[in-house]
Amino acid sequence: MLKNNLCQLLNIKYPILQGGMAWVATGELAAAVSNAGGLGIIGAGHAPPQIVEKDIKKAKSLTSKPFGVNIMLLSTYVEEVIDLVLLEGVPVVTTGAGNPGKYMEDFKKKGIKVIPVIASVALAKRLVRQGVDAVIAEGMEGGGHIGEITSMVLIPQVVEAVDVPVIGAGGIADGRGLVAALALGAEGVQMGTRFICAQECQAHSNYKQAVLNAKDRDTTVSGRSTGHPVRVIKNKLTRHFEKLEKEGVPKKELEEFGVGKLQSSVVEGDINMGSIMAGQSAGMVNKIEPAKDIIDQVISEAQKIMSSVFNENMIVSKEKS
Ligand code: TUI
Repeated sequence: MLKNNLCQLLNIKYPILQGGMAWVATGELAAAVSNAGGLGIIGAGHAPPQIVEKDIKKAKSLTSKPFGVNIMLLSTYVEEVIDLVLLEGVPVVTTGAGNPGKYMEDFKKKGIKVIPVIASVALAKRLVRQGVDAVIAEGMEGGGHIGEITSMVLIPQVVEAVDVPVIGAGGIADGRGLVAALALGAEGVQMGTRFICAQECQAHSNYKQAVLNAKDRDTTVSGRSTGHPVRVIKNKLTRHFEKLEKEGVPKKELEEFGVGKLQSSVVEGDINMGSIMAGQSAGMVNKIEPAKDIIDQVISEAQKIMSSVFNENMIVSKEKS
């Protein structure tokens, strides 16, 4: 029932993509999501190509299903990571934090499906003209680097503006979110935060626990003054960063202060002075469970909602007639 154009395009069973979260989305997580019928995505983030290569090889050893790599366009290693992805024949590339236009031709020549994350209608339209296969419209409820518009209003405007499949993201963590995104015209969803708490996710247990503990108002947007706003769980780091911003510390120093902070929370478990990137949906994530259980639950919840809406409509129309 939920197999649609997007599933056909990506050769997957369910229209669920796993966000390519830097340091969090390793080969193990990506393979588990792909094996469960979604599209697992390795997050290249700021990592050097040697680390990304290990993750690609790991994913290939654990699944025969398609998976993707997210290329973070602000990375100093962006060119090397792209060369690696071209060489390894990764079937799908998603991009984040920028405009992938200048790399399009290389990807297309290799038959790689390109799906950028966008946070505005203008960029979506520009990239569709350049030949992207689909777009991920991500609202500012999402974790990590974000734009300014909420999913509720971004998704329908992007759907209206482009003629490729739109994947909704930002604030989606369960079957209700999937149905809502479909109602807004999306053909699928990308979920990041919920998959942080997948059993197969290799993130430090402190990081996972911080997501489990988070309630509705526990995230904030840090770094607006640097031009690279990121949604993170509030902690000592975000309070300190705010203080530096108020003191008028120069942008360059603020940026340098942020370097390596995500790695220290995800890999080393420093949840006081590390950057705990997560979306507002952290308040809806309450359990560590296998990626397969997450996907199965999201799909069965969505199917239940859709059939109950359909049945109630039938009752209403029967009563009317
Ligand atoms: O990329 C993400 N999320 C990320 S990347 C990241 S690592 C990082 N490190 C230092 C500074 C900032 C980030 C952590 N989380 N999500 C995809 C995403 N892309 N969300 C929003 C965008 C986006 C925003 C503006 C894409 C394009 C864009 O416009 C660029 C342009 O040129 O118009």
